[in-house]
Amino acid sequence: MTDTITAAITLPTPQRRIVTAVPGPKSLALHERRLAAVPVGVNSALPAYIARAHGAILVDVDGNQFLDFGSGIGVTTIGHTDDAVVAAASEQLKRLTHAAFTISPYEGYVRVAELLAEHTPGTHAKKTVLQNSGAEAVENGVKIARKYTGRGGIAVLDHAYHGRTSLTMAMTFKAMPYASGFGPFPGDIYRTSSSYPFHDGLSGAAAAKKTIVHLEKSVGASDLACLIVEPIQGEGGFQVPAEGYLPALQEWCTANGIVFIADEIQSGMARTGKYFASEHFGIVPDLVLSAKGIAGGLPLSAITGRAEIMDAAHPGGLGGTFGGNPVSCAAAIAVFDEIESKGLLGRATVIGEVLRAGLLELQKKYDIIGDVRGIGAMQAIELVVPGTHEHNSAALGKIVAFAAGQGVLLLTAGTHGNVLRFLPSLAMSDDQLRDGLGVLDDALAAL
Ligand code: PLZ
Repeated sequence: MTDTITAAITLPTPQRRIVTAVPGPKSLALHERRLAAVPVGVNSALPAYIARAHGAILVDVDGNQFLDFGSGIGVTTIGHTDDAVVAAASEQLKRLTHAAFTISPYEGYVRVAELLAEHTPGTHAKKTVLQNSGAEAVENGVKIARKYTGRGGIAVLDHAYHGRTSLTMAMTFKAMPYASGFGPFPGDIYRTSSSYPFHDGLSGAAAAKKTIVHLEKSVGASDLACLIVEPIQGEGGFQVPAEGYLPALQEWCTANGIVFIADEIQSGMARTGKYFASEHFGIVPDLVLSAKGIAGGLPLSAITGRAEIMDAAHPGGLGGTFGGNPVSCAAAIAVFDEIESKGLLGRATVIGEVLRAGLLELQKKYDIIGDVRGIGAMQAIELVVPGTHEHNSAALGKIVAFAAGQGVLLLTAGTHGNVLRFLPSLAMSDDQLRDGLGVLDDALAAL
């Protein structure tokens, strides 16, 4: 059966608009079919089935329009169905859809590698491998670091999220829902404390010392191939590390021959007002991992790093059938073009200012907002039991449900499920941002 339900839905206007209950009758009918055909392990935060999207608006099959503060978990960073991305991908689709770069190479892959060499932190010689998903980027980063160092150990931080494959599940902090019951897991993974200023109250130097001492005592630097960090933790709750934390970790890695990897899968590609969040902290990672926003909604991920590290893997040691698909590469090239031609780095900074100002206002009004944090278009609030730093996850579900009913799609995060995160596309206007903040105000008032 073709997509008869969604075919009738036209391009959205730039406002939220709710015309049925959420989810509406057509979504409910699709949900019935889905429950019979798709396992319950795959969840959907809001089972309103999406038919079309443009800019910062999603339209469901019932014609409801949602203001999208999630961007498909930080993927459509430059906006849904960005015209230049659609044009580039459509053109490419007609010319060459697949050749397998490991069999027959093509220019798009090389161009994306060049663009990443140019835009990732540092001026050293760099090389890039392309894959499909974020988890694959993490897996390959670890493979390369192990081959380069001849060591096995992988160091990860508390509250980290790195994916859902066996290795990356084991590297991810939160067991439920990501890893529970899916073991046994690969070994040689060492977890240590992160920097979480709202809860640990530590300076960057003190937090780094704690992290480093823990690793030195529990593993030993000489057994570590890599330390992987998210410069701003994503799923973990948008923790911005204390000043000096990341540079201290990098320095320790360099001094001990440990490959320092930045997982910029959520924080990268213009999200924070720089191409990569690492730049805000003055770090130059040995390897940078990208995915999500890199190809405007098409699947693509990348491992970019120091040429001598990247070249450690023997010929044929890296690959994969679909990695660096030509259509995804064409889309990624268009994304880089759009970031430059539309000044989207600046736009991400302005979005951050508008969001932050609005969220700080709300914090004055509502004492369940314990913390407002983030950089650029990656902002979050942490909900607490008023007057304490205790997690308040009960309130979060109510806020998200209220907002959905008003046509605003909000995402949750946080190890304790008490963080509300904002990942709007950089196509979101100031009016749309303020409208969304107004709905959040109403949701908090309704608690
Ligand atoms: N590293 C920092 O944020 C993906 C996960 C959604 P994949 N985060 C969203 C879900 O519930 O599965 C992510 C990330 C960071 C790695 C990944 C993994 O990226 O493309 O989902 O494999």
